[in-house]
Order: sequence, then C-alpha cells, then structure tokens
Amino acid sequence: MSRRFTPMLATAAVTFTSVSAVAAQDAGEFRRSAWHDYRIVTVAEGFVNPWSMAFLPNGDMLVTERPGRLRIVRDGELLPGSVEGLPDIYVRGQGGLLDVVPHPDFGSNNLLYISYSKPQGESESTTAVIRARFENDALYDVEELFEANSAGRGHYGSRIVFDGQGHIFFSVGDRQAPPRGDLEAHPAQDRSNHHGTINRLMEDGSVPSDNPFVGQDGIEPSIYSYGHRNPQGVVFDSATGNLWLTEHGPQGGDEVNFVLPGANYGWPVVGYGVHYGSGSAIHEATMREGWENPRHIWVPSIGTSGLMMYDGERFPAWRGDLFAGGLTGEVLVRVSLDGDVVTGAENLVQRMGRIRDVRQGPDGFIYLAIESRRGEPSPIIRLEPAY
Ligand SMILES: [Ca+2]
Repeated sequence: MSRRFTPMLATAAVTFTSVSAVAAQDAGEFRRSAWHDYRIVTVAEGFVNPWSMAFLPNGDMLVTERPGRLRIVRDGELLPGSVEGLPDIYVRGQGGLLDVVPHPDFGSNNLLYISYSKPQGESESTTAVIRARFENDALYDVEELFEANSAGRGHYGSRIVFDGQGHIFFSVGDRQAPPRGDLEAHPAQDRSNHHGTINRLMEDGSVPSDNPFVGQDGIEPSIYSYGHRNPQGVVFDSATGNLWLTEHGPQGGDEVNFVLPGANYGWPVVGYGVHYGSGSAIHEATMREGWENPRHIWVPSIGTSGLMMYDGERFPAWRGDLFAGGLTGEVLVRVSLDGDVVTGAENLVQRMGRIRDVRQGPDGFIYLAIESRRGEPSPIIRLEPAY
C-alpha cells in the first residue's frame, strides 16, 4: 500500500459514564476520520459482558456473554433465551464463555468453534476449545478439541482463527502468573505448558506434523509461538497468509505482533511496559537479539482486546488495515500496514465504552461489542459510512 498517512498519537480516554446511556444518545452520530467519515449506529442492546460476535449465513448474529451464555440476535432483536448445550463454564473474574467462530464451511457443516474457561477442580480453570453442531438454536455433538496445560487466575487469551487451509490458531494467555525473580523461568517462557502461547491445530484438534516444535522433548507440540502475555486479538490475513495479534500488556506494554512459527515474543523477560500502579520495572530490557520485537506499542496502553482486518466494500480505503479494540482506552484503533510493517495508527470511536470485540459483518459494516466494567447491559454498535 502506498497511501500517505499521518500517524496520530494514541490518547487514553477513561470515562465513567454508563455505557448504555452513552450509546443511546450517540446513536447515528457523525464522526470524521482521515480516510472515511462514518456514523455509529446501535445494532442491538441488553448484552452482559459481550465477548465475541459471529455472523451466520442466515443473517443471525451470535454473541457470547462472558457470564456463560450464547445469545442470538435475529432481525435486529436480541432473543430472550440463550443457546442450550454448552459445557460447564468457570465464570469468575476474567473467566467465562469467550470466543465463538463459525467454521468457514458453516453453511454446509453447521460447526461452531467456541473457547471458554473450563473448571478444574474446586477453584481452578484453564482455557479450552470445543466444537459443536449448531442447529435449531442449540448445540449438539459437543467435542473438546483442546484443553490448555495452564493454571492461574485470569489471562485466558482465547481467540480462535481459521487459516482456510485446514488449521486453527488460538491464543492462551500467561494466566496472570506474576513476573518476578528469575524472569526466564516464568511459565510464558516454559514451552512444557501452554502459558502465553499461540497454538496451531488441525480443525479436528489433532497436531499438524509441520508445527515448529513437533518431536522436541518437553515442548507442547501445539505451540506455534510463545512468550506472549495475553493475546486477546488474533487475525489471519488470507490474502497474504500473515498472522497478526494484539497482546494486552502491562502499563505501556500493549503490542501488535507479527506472528512467526517458533518465535519467542519475550514476555516477561523483555518488553516496553511497567507494572500498573507502581510503575516499577518488569523487564530486564526492551528487546533481545533473536526474539521478536512488537511491530507497534501503545503508550499509554489502550487495553487491547478484539482485533479485525478489514476487507469489505463499505470502507475501501481501510482495506488491509487492522482494527484493534481498546478496553481502558475506550477506542478503536485503525492500524495501517505495509506488508509486515505498521505504518500508522489512528484513533476512532473514542469514548463510546470499552471495546471488547471487533468484527466485520457480511454487510461490510464494522461491528463493535461494548462492555460495561460493572456488568451493566451494554450494546453492540456498528460503523457505517457517513454518506
Ligand atoms: Ca512482546
């Protein structure tokens, strides 16, 4: 891409207004940006901690709510019930029902892929991925594809993407294992578990024979990359074969990473952030030779969550750009790319609430799942061209 672009400085905007009230009053509001003017329209309301959105061929939208419900939006209305057939879910803190993604051939196989925090004993949980057939508004033939070898409180990761060539990638966070003492001994650097990893599996859950660490003693064979903190946004660009992620970092350490097989992304040994609150040092350095440096960082942090790459018709100048949702930053950031290089970042949709997920609809509009920090009902909104 050869477009000229003037990067804008990222700004943190923290507001404490009720999310639903802001959305209602701003519905349809006109906003300007560098390449496209847009307006924000409310799609549906009344979600509790929506985490992920998925579009089905019949026009329905599925929405996961972190407290453990899979909801259906039909003809612009959130149906009152929730989808039956989910497994037991650990709903506490950051844990709950997380991602939902239709198989690329959903139209013929009706398969949904879902990630969630799976209970382990009385008080523990881990990240797990299931798939199930979705028919008549219920889940059937639920099959577990992956259970992470991990333990801890939050940082489940959990985004699932298809590469369209028979594989899925999905993220597991570092489970909030505290970085202290010997940083190289942190579980995100220990490949005998799944803490802080991107994993690659066949669509049936088996391990591909060409994964980077297959056959190496003491390394989980599903691992594709490691040294991540909490990757909550992952996209596969089918046009280029590139895999991108956003990683929710410590204070000043949110990252955009270009994902390469077998690579180490450094957490918590190297990085750009500091501890929340105290501002004290976490890392021994910002980077290390041979490890992957982020392609973009945010200072201050925006609290990255969902990530999307746009390829629709409604906003032609945005094609090929990444769109990163921010939680604490209450912002949608358009990240422009030239190959595997980040060339700019522009803030959009500021002060509309915490943006948990970002998806392109089949209509080419950009859908945002807004969440309330306190679990109050919140909306799904979308960006439409202003003209
Ligand atoms: Ca890193």
